[in-house]
Amino acid sequence: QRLLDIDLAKKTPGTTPQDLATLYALHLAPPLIPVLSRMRAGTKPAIMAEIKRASPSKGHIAVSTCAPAQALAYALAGASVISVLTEPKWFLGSLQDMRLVREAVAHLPNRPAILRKDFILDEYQILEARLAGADLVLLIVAMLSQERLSALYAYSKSLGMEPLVEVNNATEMERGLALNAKLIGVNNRNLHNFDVDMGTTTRLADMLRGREDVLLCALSGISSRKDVEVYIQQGVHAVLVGESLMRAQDPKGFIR
Ligand code: IGP
Repeated sequence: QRLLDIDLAKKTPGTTPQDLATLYALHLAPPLIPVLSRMRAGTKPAIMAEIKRASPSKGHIAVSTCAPAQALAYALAGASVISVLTEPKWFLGSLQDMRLVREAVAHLPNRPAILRKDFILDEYQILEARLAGADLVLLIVAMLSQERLSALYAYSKSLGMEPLVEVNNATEMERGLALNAKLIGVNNRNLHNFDVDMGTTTRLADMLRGREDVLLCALSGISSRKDVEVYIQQGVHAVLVGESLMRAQDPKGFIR
């Protein structure tokens, strides 16, 4: 099918060398996981376990972590998604971390999906994520105009990747729903002042009542299995945990 796409593209007037380069690159891209159907079928809540060496709010967390070893521990503990920070300056992440993580879990039966966690502003970062093995990308509503958000959303879908759309308040939730996003993450941490309010997810969950088609994820500040249980009660489908898992001796207690 894809080879056919390239042949068709070659014969289509207006196809640029860049279009063809993209198509060829996608031939080399690793296979994707159908994230939404996996998450719907799996046990609730899905755990999205994050590789996060440092952060602007917490400073150094676990700087010398071996990303692929940590990812393997998450996968074996039952994480359904592994989120990898690829932002270098504040989070000390890299795309190379994500590539190594993807390689470390690639051959596991039922491997976890890989999320590129970064500040995505440009289509290029999405293509780069796809080629480095991401199944998902983060799109932060607060950072983007509705026009750019919608373009990046469509581009990500066109490469087969599900965007995780991050919101922090009701207005942003409306904007996410306007896109018809199926995977919405409520960030409990306000990105302007770093305040964490665990009730943010709880309050915004109300806007999704009766929307069985949308999967809700709680992001940030989750520090115990108890927090996870509370969110299950509220109909949250997935929780994303960074710092607490990076500091945990054994991720198993948390994930199961
Ligand atoms: C993880 P925590 O509190 O478990 O370490 O948070 C994750 O939610 C956080 O890393 C995050 C983030 C982001 C990082 C949420 N949205 C956007 C960078 C960019």
